[in-house]
Amino acid sequence: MRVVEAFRESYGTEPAGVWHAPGRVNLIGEHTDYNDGFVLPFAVPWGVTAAVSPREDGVIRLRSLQVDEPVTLATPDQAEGWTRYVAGMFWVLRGAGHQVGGADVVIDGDVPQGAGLSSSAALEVVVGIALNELYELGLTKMEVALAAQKAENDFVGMPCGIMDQAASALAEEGKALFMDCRSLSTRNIPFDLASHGLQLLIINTGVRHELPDGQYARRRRDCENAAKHLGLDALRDITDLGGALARLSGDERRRTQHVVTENHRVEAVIGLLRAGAVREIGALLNASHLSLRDQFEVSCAELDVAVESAVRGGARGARMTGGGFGGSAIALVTDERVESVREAVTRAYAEHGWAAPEIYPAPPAAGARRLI
Ligand code: GAF
Repeated sequence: MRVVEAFRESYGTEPAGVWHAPGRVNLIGEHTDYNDGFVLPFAVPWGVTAAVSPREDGVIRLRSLQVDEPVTLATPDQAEGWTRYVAGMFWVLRGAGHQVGGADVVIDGDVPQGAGLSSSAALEVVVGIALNELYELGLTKMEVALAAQKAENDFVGMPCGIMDQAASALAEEGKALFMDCRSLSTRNIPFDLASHGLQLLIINTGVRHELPDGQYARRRRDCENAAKHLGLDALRDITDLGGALARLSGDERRRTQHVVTENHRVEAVIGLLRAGAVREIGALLNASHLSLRDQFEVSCAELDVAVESAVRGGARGARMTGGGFGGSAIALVTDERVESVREAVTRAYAEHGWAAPEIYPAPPAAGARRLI
């Protein structure tokens, strides 16, 4: 294994262990996690693998096979760039009172870059499960995911919800992870595409629009303000959508409309999956995209064209996935339509003068685990 050879070469010893944590795509339930709502992501077959040994002196030595320069951090707050996701885990766990020393770490990642498939959550979670075992912290996978979210919120400074870290930590092969983001209860729902003659294609737009004023944080604030105006803890608590919308206006009204209907779409998708009606979830994926485009306003031209052309090419349904403003769309496609969808999307991109997007199937993969 590459990561073990690199560990030997870098530190002159064998690693104490090797762990892997995957990236994710979200099937449905977008921008609902920080509204105490429902999500249904699954793990992708790409992620981050880490060879790790503990150190008694508290120092963190890091090497990534994707980055040239090795890094030594005497303390987590010396971290910059990608190393913040690693150092943040030490910072959170130590801050929670756990006895966590240092570590020698080699990282190897294969999550497609810029695809919005949560490579940062995978990096946090792989470090979390390694430290949990090496320092015998006794944390559950959900507790590791929560520590990873805290590292991202409070150390890196991105106010994300719990979805990406929970998906990476708790997903199972061939299943989607249903999660109630208020109670943190989870259920793995069978999501067997192959036996239904289906594929879930990722369409990586390859773009990431720079957002000057933190659009993600703004959406989150809109939702929190809307809940406050309604006297509720979270938008999750709305039972009368019409009544709620009548009391709101502008952005808060639109965001609320999305979050409430998206929670119901997650429940509807679960019902269809349970009934074995996998092909029928397509219509809900389409509805989710329109809601994210028009009500939540987090799509962009490249995502809209990917979704529209995939559906024109014969996809059962398609939508943007993840935070938005770039990254990837997903399309649910029968085996016999895969080529026509691929052609339709590639042609539409060419017509716009954009570089062809990468398009590849993403079978639901296993969550974080020890490899060696
Ligand atoms: C990003 C965040 F990290 C998640 O927590 C979630 O809010 C998602 O955007 C939108 O559903 O991936």
